[in-house]
Amino acid sequence: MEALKAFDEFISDAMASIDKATTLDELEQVRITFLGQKNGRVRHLQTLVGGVPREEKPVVGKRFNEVRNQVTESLEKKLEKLSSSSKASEPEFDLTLPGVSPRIGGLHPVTQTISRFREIMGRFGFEVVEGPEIEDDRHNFEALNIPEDHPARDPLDNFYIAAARSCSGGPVLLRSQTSTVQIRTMENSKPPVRIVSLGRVYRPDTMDATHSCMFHQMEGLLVDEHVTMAQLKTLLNLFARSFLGPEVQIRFRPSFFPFTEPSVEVDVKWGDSWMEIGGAGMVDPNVFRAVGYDPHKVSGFAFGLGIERFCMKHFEVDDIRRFYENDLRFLKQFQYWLTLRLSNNRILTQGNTSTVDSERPADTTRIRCKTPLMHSTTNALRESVRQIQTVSRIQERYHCSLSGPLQNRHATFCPT
Ligand code: FA5
Repeated sequence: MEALKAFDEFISDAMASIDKATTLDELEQVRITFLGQKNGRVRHLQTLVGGVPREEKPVVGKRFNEVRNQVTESLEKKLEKLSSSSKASEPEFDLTLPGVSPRIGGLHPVTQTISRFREIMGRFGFEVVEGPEIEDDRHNFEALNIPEDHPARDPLDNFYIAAARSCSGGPVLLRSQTSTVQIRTMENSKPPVRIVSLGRVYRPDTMDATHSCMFHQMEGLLVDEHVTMAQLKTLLNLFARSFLGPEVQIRFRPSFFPFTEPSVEVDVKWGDSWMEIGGAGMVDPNVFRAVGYDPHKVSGFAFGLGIERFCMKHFEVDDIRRFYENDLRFLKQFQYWLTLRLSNNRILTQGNTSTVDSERPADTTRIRCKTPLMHSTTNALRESVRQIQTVSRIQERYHCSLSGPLQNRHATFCPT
């Protein structure tokens, strides 16, 4: 039979060539000649198999597979042999060469901001809870006292998911605010409530320096007996000071939200103007009724802050779009940072994982680190700063520059 004869020839030629190959390149040539997908001799064998009478096909087909596998195996064995001998002939690893330093990633500035928000609110006794990003209209609107004909439900102002319906048959959308988590929390727990929820929200807003169509909010909710607006104002003031520093100026402006009464907008001073960073107010009695709370027994306040806006102010970023362009030249700036504030004989520090101080120094100077800190945890940061006794030693250690009148002043770390 012509095909079987051709198989025998194929296998003896292939084996001889494999034997003869002495380098990896030669072996690769052999593989291409015999098993190459395009023009390898195996293609001819395949044509022969296709041409044999039907009753002979099982025998010829089986033999074809055996032949091809045998050649493939021999090629692999020879490849292994040649690779190990070529490795052995390579020069030994040179221990004197400098090491390759690994590229270390860093936390995105928005993620860093979220961590610090959690930490600060944790200190105020607020538990962190989560909520879904895909919501139904009960949680995004109805229970928040936003009736069906309210303009906030307009399809032009929300990302509705056309193909989906909620269990109740109502529309489903990407949540436009984290206030949804207020409802979910109160539905599942009895007062008192003291929570924050941080996460993404979505709005078809036109992108500009302070608006994005996806951004993050921190929702806060406190429900108890005799809760007052003064407590809300105090909390937001303390929060802003803890995050942005004691010198920050914030103001409340009367406003309207369907789920709070009275309501305010919260602004922070940005250069010579004010930037809106959030909304807040006393929880509307209709919201309490919607979740089964008695508005005569409990009162509460709620707030929703734009996380990017705080992050922009904190890191002095002038355009929100930079956070989402994935430009490493921009993002790398936030990999490591440590701000040292020098005041008389004291150093007050802020690191990228924690704030070590909260006092207002009389005279402050900021130092930006050019090289990574050795440790990033709070304690390690405290410890490494504690070891630093003078400004010149800080400069030496972190390769940072210091300008201004404090240049050569002695300083000691002052734990608070
Ligand atoms: C709300 O979203 C309310 N849910 C806040 C609230 C919660 C009020 C609880 C009362 C009680 P507003 O639409 O104003 O409110 O958004 C809150 C903050 O999110 C704004 O102040 C702003 O800082 C930020 N923000 C709003 N839209 C954008 C956007 N497109 N891009 C970036 N940040 C935004």
